[in-house]
Amino acid sequence: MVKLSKTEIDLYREKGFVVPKFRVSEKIIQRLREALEDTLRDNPYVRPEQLASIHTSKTSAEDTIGHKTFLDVALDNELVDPVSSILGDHIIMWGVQLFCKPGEDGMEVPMHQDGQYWPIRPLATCTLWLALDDSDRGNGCLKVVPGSHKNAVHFKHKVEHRKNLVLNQAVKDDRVDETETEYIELKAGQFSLHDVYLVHGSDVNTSGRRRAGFTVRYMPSSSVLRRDLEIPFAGYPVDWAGKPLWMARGKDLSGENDFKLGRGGLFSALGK
Ligand SMILES: O=C(O)CCC(=O)C(=O)O
Repeated sequence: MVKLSKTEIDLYREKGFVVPKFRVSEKIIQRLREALEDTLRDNPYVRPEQLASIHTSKTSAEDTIGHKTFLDVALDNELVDPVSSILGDHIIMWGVQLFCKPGEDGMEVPMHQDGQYWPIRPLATCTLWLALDDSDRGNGCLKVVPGSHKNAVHFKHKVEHRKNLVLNQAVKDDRVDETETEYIELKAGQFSLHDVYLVHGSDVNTSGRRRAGFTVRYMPSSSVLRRDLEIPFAGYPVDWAGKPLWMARGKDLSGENDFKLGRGGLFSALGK
């Protein structure tokens, strides 16, 4: 079992993110890359940075055709073990998204906090961001404002009307010092973990090199995905009412999460 060291856990608590020393196995990266190629081919009308819920088959309003490999990997101990160092032993996996920036016209992700538009209460999530390609400043790697997660504050966001953005919301708040931004450069197979309150985003990619990131969202099972809450539109459809949940480890401590909704079942029909 791969656990984070105490230093890594302390860094996560202090800065809101960490890049663990551990690397995901080549076998998993290969499987994810193959699934990525299938998914890009299956979804020609969806921007590759906006491939949300690709761990489910096309059964929801989110309009993406997913791949079972993404679900299997999101629940694999190689990913869940390090996350359990942060969240503990009772973990729900509730989301998977590919942020795949093509090398020529990869879109910007404005600086934002995720929790603004996630109906999870108490609000808590740890995102695992796994590099499928080398990801650096040149091709628009993830960037973060260290410490911005502290005190669980939601900063003011503004709706952005610029084109070619993955999200239409950007943080605009004097309390956030963007001059302190850190760039998380990763080699393929490395990953970062970040807190739901952390301010983060990424620049455009015109480097000629693709930058694909596979993200998985995990919450402690003491939190509840509240399907009844109204939340702002973030720039692409998210089907909260039908979003499926999986127990990645342990049991549902809240007793209020619904694990039957939205499981779909088309993967076998699709041959995946
Ligand atoms: O991959 C990116 O550039 C942005 C990722 C992101 O916003 C997220 O993981 O919440």
